[in-house]
Amino acid sequence: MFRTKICDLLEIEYPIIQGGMAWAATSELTAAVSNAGGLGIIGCGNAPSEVIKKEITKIKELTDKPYGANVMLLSPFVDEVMDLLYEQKVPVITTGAGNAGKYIERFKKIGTKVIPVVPSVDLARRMERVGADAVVVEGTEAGGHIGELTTMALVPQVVDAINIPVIAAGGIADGRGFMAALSLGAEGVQLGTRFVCTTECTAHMSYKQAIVNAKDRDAIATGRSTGHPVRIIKNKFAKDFLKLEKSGADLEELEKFGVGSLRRAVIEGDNKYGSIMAGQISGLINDIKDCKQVIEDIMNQAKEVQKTLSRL
Ligand code: TUI
Repeated sequence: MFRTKICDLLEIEYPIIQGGMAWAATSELTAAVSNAGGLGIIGCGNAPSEVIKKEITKIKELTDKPYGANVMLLSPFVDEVMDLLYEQKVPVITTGAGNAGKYIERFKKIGTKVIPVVPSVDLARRMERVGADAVVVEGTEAGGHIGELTTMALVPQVVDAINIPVIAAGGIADGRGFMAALSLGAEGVQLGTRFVCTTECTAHMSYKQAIVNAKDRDAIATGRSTGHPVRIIKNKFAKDFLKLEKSGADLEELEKFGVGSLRRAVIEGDNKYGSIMAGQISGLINDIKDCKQVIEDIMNQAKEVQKTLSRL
C-alpha cells in the first residue's frame, strides 16, 4: 500500500525519507530510518569530508539498505564532500541551500540518485533540466534554512511544472500530512523534525525535549533580513538574533552571532543560547519513539485517512 515511484526509484519500502539535518542526522539515525523501510539521510552540514567518511563507514556497518547524504551547498567543504560521496558511491544525494546543477552530471554516470531540495518552481524546473532524478519541494513550515512559500501552495505548482517525482517537505509529521502531500501530487514525503524526536537520533535530549514542549507558534523564522531565513524554536538566542537584526546589524555581524549555535543546541543541549532548528509542526510532536514506530504509525494513520475519505 502507498507504493509510489519514489519507492522504486530509491529501492525502499515506504515513500518516506528523513531530512538530512546537520549535526542531528548522524549514522545512527540514518541507518535506523533505512532499516525501518524509509530512506535515512546523513546530514553533512558544514563538516569536512574526513568526518563524513567515518559516518559513512558506520552506516555501512549498521545497514544493508539504501541510504543517502545531504550536502549543504553553503558549506566551505562542499567540493571535498561531493568527491567523497562520489568515491563512496553513496546511493542517494540530496542537496540544500543552493543550486546543485553543476554536481549532477558526474553522479548520474555511477547511478547515484540526485534529489535537490528546492523552495520554488523555477529551481525545480532548472533541476529537472540538468538531470535531477526527483526533487524535494520544501515549504516554509520546515525547520532550518527555509524558502518563502508554504508546502500547500508550492507542492502542486511544482507537480504541474515538472515531470520528475516530487517529494513534499515542511509541516509533515503524521499520516494526515502524508496523505495531504499525496493529494497535492507528491509521491513521497521528507520528515525532519519528527525524526529528531526518535530514540535513535543522537541529538541531545534537551533538543528533543524543546521540540516536544513546543507549541504551534514557537518555531519562528529568523534572519529574513539576511536573505537566509532560518526557522528555530523561540528562545534567548532567537530573541537576541531578531533584536540584532532589527538594530540594523550587517550580515557579517549576524553570521558571527550564529556561528556554532546549532552545535550548541544539538550536541551540548544548550536550549538557551543554542539554535534549535525545528519546523512549525513541532507543536504536533509530543513523544519520542523509535524510527520504526514513526513510520508504522504514519502508514497506519494514512490507511485510516484513506478509509474515511472513501466514505465521503
Ligand atoms: O537546506 C535546507 N535546510 C537547512 S540547511 C541548514 S545549515 C544552515 N545554517 C545556517 C544558515 C544556512 C544554512 C539548516 N537547514 N533545506 C533545503 C532548502 N534549500 N531550503 C531552502 C533551500 C534553498 C534556498 C535557496 C535552495 C536553493 C536556493 O536558491 C538557489 C538558487 O541559486 O536559486
